[in-house]
Amino acid sequence: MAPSFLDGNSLFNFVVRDGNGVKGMVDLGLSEVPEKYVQPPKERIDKLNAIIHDNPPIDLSKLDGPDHDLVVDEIARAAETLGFFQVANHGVPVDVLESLKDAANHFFGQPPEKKAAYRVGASPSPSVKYGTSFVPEKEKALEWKDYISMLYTTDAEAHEYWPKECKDVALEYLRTSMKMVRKLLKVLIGKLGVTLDDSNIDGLIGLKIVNMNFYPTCPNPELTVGVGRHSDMGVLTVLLQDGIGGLYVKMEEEIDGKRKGDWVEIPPVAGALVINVGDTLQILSNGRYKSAEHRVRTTSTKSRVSIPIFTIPKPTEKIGPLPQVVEGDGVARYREFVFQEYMNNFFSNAHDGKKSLDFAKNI
Ligand SMILES: O=C(O)CCC(=O)C(=O)O
Repeated sequence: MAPSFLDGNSLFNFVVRDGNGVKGMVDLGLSEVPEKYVQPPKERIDKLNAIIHDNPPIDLSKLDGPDHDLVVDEIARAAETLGFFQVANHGVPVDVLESLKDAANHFFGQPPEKKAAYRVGASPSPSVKYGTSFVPEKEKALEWKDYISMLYTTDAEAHEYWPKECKDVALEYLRTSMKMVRKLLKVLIGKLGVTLDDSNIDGLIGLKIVNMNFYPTCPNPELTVGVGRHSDMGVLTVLLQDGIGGLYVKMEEEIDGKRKGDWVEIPPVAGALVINVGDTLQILSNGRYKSAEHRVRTTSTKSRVSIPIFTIPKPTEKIGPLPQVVEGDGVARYREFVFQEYMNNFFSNAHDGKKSLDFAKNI
């Protein structure tokens, strides 16, 4: 049970408005999750029947070597089917991965007032935001997650405003990951028969957001979700998860004996990073690459951290299916729009699977 003063509105105020987060609530002592966190049965995650997606990470050091074409095919196939894959030899040093997890645990381990200093309205910069759940005001059931979100503009701005507990390592993660993201994007767009120059790529991944997610231990994991079903809005997401596990992806089609609609778990692999396709890449490729629906379960044994980098088009960028791809397909499955409109729509709705893509569908 929630401590008795945390009923109804006072719980919402304590967790969301006052910035105590789920962590602050858990630290008060909970024997069961409050009603506000109980998900409807269809959203709950059945851990017992989890299917593990145990494909080994794709070795990116083989790109530009004798096996280049094989690796390109492997990347494209993963993007066309599940929309998720893991990578090894990605260029982000292992000590950076370890320091990131430590930094996230350090940040969220601080007293609530230190974290609440980055709430909207209190944060020293609009680029840095600490919060909980996704859009708490719009959600029937809240997500069991606190986060800090850091939008990259310049190194100078990041040094000035990002929390000191995480800024150096988050910047290093971003710097080293972006080399890989550019490479992956060139490979994936190249497989569509299209060549993009560096300035095109700059526009497509002009915004970068580093998030640190913290999922506190939960007394009733079977009733809650860490993150509800959603797809990411951008081009590609890079994700570091710790060793706890709990990231699930929905199969878009039948592959390797797994049925369409099954949820498969992307298991933690030491030293690897998870990559997933976002809505923008699905739209650019006219539906060939799959922006995968995913969600996160909670656990009663240990808290979990994950650190995604979302690569997103510049808000002013015009996005639509690439003309060369439409020409080959004979049909444009999505309309053209200015990316700011897509973002506004994405952030004004609670997570609801791949519904975000409806905004771009051609009717
Ligand atoms: O924690 C994870 O593994 C995934 C996080 C996620 O999906 C998100 O932050 O949008």
